[in-house]
Amino acid sequence: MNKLVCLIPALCITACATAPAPAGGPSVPLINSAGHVIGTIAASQATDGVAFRIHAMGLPPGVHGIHVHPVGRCDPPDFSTAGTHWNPTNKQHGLNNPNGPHAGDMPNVTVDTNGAIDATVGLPHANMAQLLDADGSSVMIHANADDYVSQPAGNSGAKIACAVIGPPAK
Ligand SMILES: [Cu+2]
Repeated sequence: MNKLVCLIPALCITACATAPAPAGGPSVPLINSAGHVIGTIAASQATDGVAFRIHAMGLPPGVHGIHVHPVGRCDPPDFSTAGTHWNPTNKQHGLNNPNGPHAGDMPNVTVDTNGAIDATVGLPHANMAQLLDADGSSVMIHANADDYVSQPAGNSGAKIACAVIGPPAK
């Protein structure tokens, strides 16, 4: 997507929604705490894990934690029904934690000064089949940066945007 298009939010949402999905994964909506669609996330299988391609507008500028949560539900405003971090190996939180990380921990993403993000983040050692289990999973963007060590979620604050990966929970 052309970055200039993103200066006009309405056009960007349209462009995001109609952009072809990257190989291997359909685009699913990313919604904010007001329940509005602000962009898309497309998950695809890569050789060393799962890649999430993110296009969105209307987020607070700055650095934000982003994780996979274990339930495929995005119920605003607090998205609590998505559960805590995806953690099938029962580790502690944090990419820099010697007793971590959660399998769902990912590197922080940066939203630009216009509130836009166009980024790909990776989830190493995971595969789509794990994410597409019976209750699905979700990708969550948090209000603050993940410090990669604090429990239980790296001091990343509120959940501010969510996308369902896989079938929604029944
Ligand atoms: Cu999270």
